[in-house]
Amino acid sequence: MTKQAFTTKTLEDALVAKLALNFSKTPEEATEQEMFKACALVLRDVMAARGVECSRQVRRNQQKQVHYLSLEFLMGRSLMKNAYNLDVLPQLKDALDHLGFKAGDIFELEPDAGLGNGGLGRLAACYLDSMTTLDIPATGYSICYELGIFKQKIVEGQQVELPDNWKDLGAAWLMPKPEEAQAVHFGGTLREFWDDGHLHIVNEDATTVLAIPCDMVVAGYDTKHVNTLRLWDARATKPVDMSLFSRGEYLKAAEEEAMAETIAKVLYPEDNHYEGKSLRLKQQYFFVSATIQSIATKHLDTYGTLKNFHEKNAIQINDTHPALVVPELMRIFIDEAGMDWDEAWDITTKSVAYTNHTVLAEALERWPQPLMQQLLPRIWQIIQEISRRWQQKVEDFYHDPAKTQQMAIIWNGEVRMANLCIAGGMAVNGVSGLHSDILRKDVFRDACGMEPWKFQNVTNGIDHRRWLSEINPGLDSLVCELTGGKDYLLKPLTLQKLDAYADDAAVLERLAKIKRENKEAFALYAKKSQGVILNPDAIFDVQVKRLHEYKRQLLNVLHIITLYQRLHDDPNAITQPHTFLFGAKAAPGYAVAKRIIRLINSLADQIEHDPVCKDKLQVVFLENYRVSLAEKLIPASEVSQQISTAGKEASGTGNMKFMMNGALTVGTLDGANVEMHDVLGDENMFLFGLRADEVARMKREGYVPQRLYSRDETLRRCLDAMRAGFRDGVSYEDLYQRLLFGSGGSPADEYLLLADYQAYCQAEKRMVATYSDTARWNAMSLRNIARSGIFAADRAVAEYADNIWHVPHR
Ligand code: 26Q
Repeated sequence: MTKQAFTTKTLEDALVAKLALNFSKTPEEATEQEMFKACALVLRDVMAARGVECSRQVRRNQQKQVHYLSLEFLMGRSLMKNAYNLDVLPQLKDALDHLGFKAGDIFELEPDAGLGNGGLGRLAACYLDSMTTLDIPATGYSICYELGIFKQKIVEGQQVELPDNWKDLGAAWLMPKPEEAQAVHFGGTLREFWDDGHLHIVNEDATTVLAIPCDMVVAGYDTKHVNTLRLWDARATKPVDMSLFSRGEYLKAAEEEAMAETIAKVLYPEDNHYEGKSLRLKQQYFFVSATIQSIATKHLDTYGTLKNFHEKNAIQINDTHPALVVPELMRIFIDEAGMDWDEAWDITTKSVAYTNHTVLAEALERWPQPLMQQLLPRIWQIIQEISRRWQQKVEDFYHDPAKTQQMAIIWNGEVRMANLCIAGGMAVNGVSGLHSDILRKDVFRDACGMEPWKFQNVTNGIDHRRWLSEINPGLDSLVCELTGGKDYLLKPLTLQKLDAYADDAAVLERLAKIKRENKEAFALYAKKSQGVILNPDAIFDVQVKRLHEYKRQLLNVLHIITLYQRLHDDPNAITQPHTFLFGAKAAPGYAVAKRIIRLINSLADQIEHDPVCKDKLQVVFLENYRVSLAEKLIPASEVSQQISTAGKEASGTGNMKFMMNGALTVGTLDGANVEMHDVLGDENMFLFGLRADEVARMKREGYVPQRLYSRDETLRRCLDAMRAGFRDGVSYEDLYQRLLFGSGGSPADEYLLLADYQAYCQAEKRMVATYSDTARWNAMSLRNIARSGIFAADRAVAEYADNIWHVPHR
């Protein structure tokens, strides 16, 4: 074990000193907010000091570095996590206690750093932890959004969005580094001239925005290694000064100030959906250009040349959002380092790797040419040249115009960012076995035919130290006791040892007791935070994730309506109390998603007010689902709903978090559920529904949901009830129409809810029947935990390190 940074006493002293230095207060005078900041600053100091040593070593040993670029890092809270990784969590709790504070209250005060939408952003955060724990010199890069993902309130059943001002307290973790600022240029015109026998290109009259790094240091577990998350803040180059500037300069300064103020203002709240907004493109280039300049500057400092750039740097781009790294690297190599095209291209394509996170057509980025051209004239020039050469290569390889069109980077006046990433990178990976197969065989088939070696799979993983050990201390203790100590924290496959206890009644009872206590703790929290009374005797059946039609929250609702109707036909139909919990944010502009939220709330209200349902059936919509709520809910969950239309969910990572905490999955063979099934078998999960190939075939052959509606009496009754609505008088005619006939350009029941409806009801039925066999249920739960080790982020990051980045790790 690495030496602890503090004892309780030295930590206490450090906190007292921090309060005095920063707030001129004693612990007795300090508010909880001030105490939180003192805690953050004390831990930050330790990590920053380690950072100095780490950077020195990386430089001295000329180690290859990883740069993980993502428009989103959904970090959540950091205090408990950092204390945990620094191995001072018990000391911190004691110190706070001695100083007259409640540790739990201080932890609860911390706002989530919600700099992301969902899976893709949380994945980046989990990987940053693993890269650090595996001693990989890595830096994460993103934007220091002033407002993270909106806060969700439910008012009269509907979602209302409020701004998320996280920085008041959250900034305690950030260290601004104005001396490492980078200038990023937009617009203007290009002037070309010959000098020294070389063509030079300069960008004149550009609007300049300063990028200021705000660094968040993160600690790894059981290592002195630390890494940095570099968040770029936007500032104008100089304040607008009327007296000093001529008219033209004044306008330019005003423009720069306006752009600077908006760029880092807010995270786009769309998940799995692309919109061609110019501010979004500005954000992307701002972040990419600042990052690449910062990497290149440091590289030049160390090596004095960029010619070995690819030997010392691997740049991972999280989906296509940072795709402009490809032309930006080319720009730096050619315009600033004076390389010729071929050399610049060789180095670029050996440095960049691209992870794809979606196959949904509406999520693929395609930027309009005029926008690119106007906003980024030099980048547009470079993209044109990349596109021309790539097209030539494709034609020479395939001699097939259809393939040339498929693989084109610029087509129909649009820049296709995925194709740019494929052309400009050394590797393209999907995030689960099934997803990577779909990329190779379908979405990127032609590119894969030409350069098959680029196409890889890295199945996602989660930070098991956070998502098991830290948030579920009861289960952590049991695991440590049964598997021989804390080994599993660095060797997650150690969890397998639990399998040996699947017949051990005493162990299974302890497991059940841990779940029971977590359910009670969550019920307490739900009461306190939202005023809802949860029955801990009920099955906690949970679907939490972004609201999207392909994730099929509506299928879950249809099943609940059916149960409700069955209960009315026969008040004894339900013997086991069943509580359905939902949590989901809808993108503010996604009208259908918002209607589904309202429907869930209408149904919850109906059931709550129906005496027939008392102690039998309950539906709860949990407000403002976020990382810190997931951390409380997942340890208390018994059933994990992972019911996307097969072929649509690239991986899912919530599925892994539930599995690791002993919840059983009701799910389709989609994304990483397939690999969960590989290790669990049919007997340890509740699988149902069409497979990905069957979905594709059904769509090809013409799917008519009305046939199911007329044929299936139960389904018809359920849909009719939804259409009519519930006691609050809101009709859901629109959702009914969308399922049966299609709407807004979408085909009828695009995501095949009706096709999977009966199979889903059967799966839930099997699940409830199994629940009544407590011993069997607990054994299944134990096996889920035992076999979840391969879904640790450490495994995934080690695969990236070995197969894509080619960097050593512990
Ligand atoms: C793009 C352009 C303009 C505005 C927004 C966006 C945008 C933002 C976020 C597009 C997509 C996202 C997020 C996608 C996402 O979270 N995908 C999920 O990634 C997870 C990690 O790999 C997978 O587990 C999920 O299956 C996948 O849906």
